[in-house]
Amino acid sequence: MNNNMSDDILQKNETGSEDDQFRSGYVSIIGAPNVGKSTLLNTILGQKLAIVTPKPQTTRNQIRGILTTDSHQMVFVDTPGLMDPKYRLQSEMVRTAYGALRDADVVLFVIDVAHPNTDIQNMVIEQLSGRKRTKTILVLNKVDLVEKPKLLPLFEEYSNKFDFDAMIPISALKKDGVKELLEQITPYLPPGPLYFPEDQLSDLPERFFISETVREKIMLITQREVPYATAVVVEEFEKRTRRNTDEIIYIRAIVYTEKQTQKQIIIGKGGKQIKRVGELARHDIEKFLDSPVFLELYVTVKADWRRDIIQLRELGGFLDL
Ligand SMILES: Nc1nc2c(ncn2[C@@H]2O[C@H](COP(=O)(O)OP(=O)(O)OP(=O)(O)O)[C@@H](O)[C@H]2O)c(=O)[nH]1
Ligand SMILES: [Mg+2]
Repeated sequence: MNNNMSDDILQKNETGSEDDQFRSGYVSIIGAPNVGKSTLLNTILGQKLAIVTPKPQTTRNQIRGILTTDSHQMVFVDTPGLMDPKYRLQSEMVRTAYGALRDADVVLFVIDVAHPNTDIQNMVIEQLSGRKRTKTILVLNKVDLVEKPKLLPLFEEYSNKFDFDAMIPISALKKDGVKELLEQITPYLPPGPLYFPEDQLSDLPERFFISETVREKIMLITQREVPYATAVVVEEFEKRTRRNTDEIIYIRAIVYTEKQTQKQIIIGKGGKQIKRVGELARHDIEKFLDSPVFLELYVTVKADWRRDIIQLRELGGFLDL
């Protein structure tokens, strides 16, 4: 398990039979891009932790969200969508996603029933085949987009491909079937300690969620290559109290692009686009931090950062490279 949590391990229910023992474990969410992994994480936690866009390859890092009840603690790990990587950022994303299988007690393999991607699914199933001891649940997402009779043959099709421990149809967006999914996961967790304090929602720093929020807004309002060539780093995060005003959080973030033309697109005519990004992001960040925020955004060019390992570490948040 993660080394940075060893100090936080708190023992709970040290005695008692296996049935009434506290259960805890890691639940990794994997699958092709755009199938709804991050939406599922957010629905499970009842809070927006991971950014979501209609574009594939939105998530670039492992995003851990913690769900604690009286009887168990589940540490969900959202991951980047699996793909055939074409450049370094993508291969790091794939490595990051498969890395989440390593520590998993339960794997949720998410598919989009409306747009199944057979090539990627077969690739994932091949990886899963080497890990038969981990409980693996097939999550058939986006059932709101297909008629019920079309779902039935899918159960047979997938049970022929892999010996899944369970197959659960859900709509992460409409919050259908998610309760049943959680009920299915619970008995698969091993008896274990509370890894994180009960009220902790994630182990990622606030700065990460802020930079992701800005990136989400850029991904939503730009097209083609621009969303993929963008990275965001929070440079300053400071609580300030001004005379006669309430406390405000001052945030300065740098938006990196690969080319001058991309920078111009993000800034827009007369700074219109970046202003819009700032307004949308500030709204979400204020909600997340529950405080007024002053958000300053700068756009700058770092040529080819997606292919450069040093810059990836700096901009992509792949701190464990
Ligand atoms: N109709 C419908 N749309 C969904 C559902 N779940 C997710 N979506 C949509 O699918 C799109 C992708 O969702 P994400 O949660 O970002 O998907 P992801 O698997 O995390 O994607 P990557 O991070 O790119 O790998 C978004 O537009 C979501 O609103 C669902 O149950 N039903
Ligand atoms: Mg995602």
